[in-house]
Formats: sequence, C-alpha cells, structure tokens
Amino acid sequence: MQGRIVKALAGFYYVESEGVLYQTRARGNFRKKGQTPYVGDWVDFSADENSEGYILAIHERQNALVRPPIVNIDQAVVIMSAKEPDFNANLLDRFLVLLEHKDIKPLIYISKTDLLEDTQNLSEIASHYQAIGYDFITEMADLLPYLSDCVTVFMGQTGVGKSTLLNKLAPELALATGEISDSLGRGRHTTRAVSLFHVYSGLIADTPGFSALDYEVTTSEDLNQAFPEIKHHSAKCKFRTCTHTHEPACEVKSAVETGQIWQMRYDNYLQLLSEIENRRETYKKTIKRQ
Ligand SMILES: Nc1nc2c(ncn2[C@@H]2O[C@H](COP(=O)(O)OP(=O)(O)OP(=O)(O)O)[C@@H](O)[C@H]2O)c(=O)[nH]1
Ligand SMILES: [Mg+2]
Ligand SMILES: [Zn+2]
Repeated sequence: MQGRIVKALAGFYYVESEGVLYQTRARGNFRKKGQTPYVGDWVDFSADENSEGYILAIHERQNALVRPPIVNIDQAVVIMSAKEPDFNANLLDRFLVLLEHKDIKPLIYISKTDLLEDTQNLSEIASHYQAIGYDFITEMADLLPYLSDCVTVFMGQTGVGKSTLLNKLAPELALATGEISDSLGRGRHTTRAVSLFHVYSGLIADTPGFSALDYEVTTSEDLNQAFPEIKHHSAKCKFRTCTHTHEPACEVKSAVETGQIWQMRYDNYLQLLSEIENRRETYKKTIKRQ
C-alpha cells in the first residue's frame, strides 16, 4: 500500500492512506541505510489486519527541513508574535534565509497583535518585508486563501501561538496550548511532535517550537541568494563574488545608503555572514589540528 506519514512519535509512524490511519514501524534496514522516515514522506507500507504495519520504502522527497523535521512541503508560515515573546527581526530573517535556501515559499504571520497598544511600528516592519516581496500577514482571515490545496508547515519559536492558530482554524483539533506564564519561561515546549492535519482542504503541520536554527547555509554565495533584495542588487556589483562588506563599487552598499535596502536586513545579513566566516575559521583550525 501507499500513503503519507502524518505523524511520528515514539518510534511509530502514522501513515494515512485513502482516509484511513495506519500505525507502522520502520524496519531495521532503514537504519542500516542511514535513512529516517519523516512526517510528510510518501511511503510504501504493509498493513496486515490486527498487526502493526511496516514501512517498506520511502519515495523520493521534493524537499526537506531538518528542524522542524518535515518533508515534501509547499510553503512555510513563519509565525512571529508581536509580543510575548517580542517580535525579533533577526530571528525572522534566519527563518527566511533557511527557507529561501531550501526554495520553500515563506509567508510571514504575526500573532498576538491584540497585545499591541500601538501598531505603527509593526506597519513599518510590514512595509519593509512587503517591499522585498514577502507576504506579511497580521489577520487570520488574510491567511486563509493561502492554505487550500497546499501542504503548509507552521514554524516559529515556542510560545508564539502556532497551535493556538491551528485551533482557531480548526477548533475540532483541540490541540494543547501553553499557558501564557509558561510560554515566557525557557525550555517549555507544549507541542512535542510534528503532525499534519487536514484543514481548509489542505494539510497543515503543527511543529514544536525551537530556539536554535540549524546552519544549513554555509557559504557567502548561498547567503547572498537567500536575501532576495541583496541578490537583486548584487547583480550590479563590480565583483561577481562581492560579499558587500569591504569591496569597491558595491551596489548593495549603495542601495542600503539610499534606503532601497532596509538597514535592518543588511545588518542581519552582515551578522549571518560573520557567523558563516567564523564557523569556517573554526573548521579550518580543527582540520589543521587533526
Ligand atoms: N493574547 C494572545 N495570546 C495568544 C495568541 N496566540 C497564542 N496566544 C497564547 O500564547 C501561548 C502559547 O501559545 P501556543 O499556541 O501553545 O504556542 P506554540 O507556538 O504552539 O508553542 P509550542 O507548542 O511550545 O511550540 C498560549 O497561552 C496562548 O493562549 C494571540 O493571538 N493573542
Ligand atoms: Mg504548539
Ligand atoms: Zn556588493
């Protein structure tokens, strides 16, 4: 039989096939091959009546995220709260860079706008991201048109309201959500497993929040590609390998000066670039020592 893994928990994979859910395990031969089934995987599986099913083969993946672990997705909604925790453009840019690098369409959704006394600042931030070409959504109603017929993953820090939003979209899910006081504490994750749900004729994955992002963007070229507006302007830089730091005739730096590129994004780009370079230095030193 064939189906899609919709949930992975405690060594079990829950496979949905023609509307029926099967509890399966992965055979040991996957481990030997270094393969792990993920939520979102299309699989061949066996399911005898009255016994546990087994995953037999994993189909080729369209794309894959490591954290949260999910594959074959059409788009990602990066959820950032306006408050509690405070909006953080640096973290948002890290999510965006990761998704651009994976060629997965990002949407930005801002939760907890009800906690804002003044929305002026948020509107300004919105206009900057919209100018780059990102959808920047602050109302649930505006998110709905994006959700049908797609596989969407909700991602974001713990406590931003991913499960709360899913509950608002589909109250029958009745997902557990964190207490406000808990959400401010460190290390409390309410959602513990990645699961796909049928919502608005599409599939949406709820995921556990996480605080650290994996470094999958490891070269300055990739970083350049992952900032659409920097990529756009860099086509006119004098040097093809321009990192937009010290080089002469850099169109990106000019665009920052004229305000065509938002200073905040450029600062985040520089920070990520220096992190990439520091990691390379550490890597080189480790290699030498061996
Ligand atoms: N005021 C307000 N509170 C919200 C909103 N959305 C979520 N919350 C609260 O924020 C807290 C955390 O919400 P969750 O939905 O559990 O957050 P999560 O992103 O799923 O967190 P993890 O599962 O730990 O990753 C809960 O107490 C929610 O009630 C909102 O739009 N406004
Ligand atoms: Mg949750
Ligand atoms: Zn440049």
